[in-house]
Amino acid sequence: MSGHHGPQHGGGKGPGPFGGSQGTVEFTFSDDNTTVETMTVSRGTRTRDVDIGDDTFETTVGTNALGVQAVVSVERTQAAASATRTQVFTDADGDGEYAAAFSIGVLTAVTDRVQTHVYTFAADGSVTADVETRGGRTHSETLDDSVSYQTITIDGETYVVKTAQLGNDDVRFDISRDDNGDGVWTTVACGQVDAAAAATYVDAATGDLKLSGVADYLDASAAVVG
Ligand SMILES: [Ca+2]
Ligand SMILES: [Ca+2]
Repeated sequence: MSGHHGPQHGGGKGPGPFGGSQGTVEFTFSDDNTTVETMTVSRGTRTRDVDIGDDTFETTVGTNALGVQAVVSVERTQAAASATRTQVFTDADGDGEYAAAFSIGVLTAVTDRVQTHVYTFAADGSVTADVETRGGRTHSETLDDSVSYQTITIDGETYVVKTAQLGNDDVRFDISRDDNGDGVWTTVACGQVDAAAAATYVDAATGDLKLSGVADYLDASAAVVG
């Protein structure tokens, strides 16, 4: 019952959480605004160039608050051995500084450090208990107003989506599947929504994640048997 056995914890390259402040991001683009050429991250007084060699980017051009046609959103995808990480950065005010709006990590292969949940469901399908194992540690989630659960079906697969409101109004989410029916739900995707972007990604009435923005990312986890 006690002790921290199992996989080593800390510093993992799992599907998230991605931890910590993103800082401010600046990009330079090709003349036609379709390609990211450089990415720079600033935190406090420190600025560093990001190695984007193997990353893929999608840019969205729109009219920013200055009335200028510019790149208002950048989606960056990084592929690692067992996960794909996607981040969305936005610059609605047009000052050239991009803020992290959304991030999602999707498991593409099972590793010994996957996050899992053992959920208990009431007769109506609602979650009544959530025993979470993350980073080799297991704890029972406190089910209060800051946490919500949805059970949903996408392409015939059943997922439990856990959404947690953080103290700074950012939202963390965790999407799990129990493919082999053993009662252990493997987290196939998790990520974070910045408070400023909540209207885009979170249903204000229920606190649930809006799945329309997320479902497409789950395709990357198709090979995982959780
Ligand atoms: Ca900005
Ligand atoms: Ca399972």
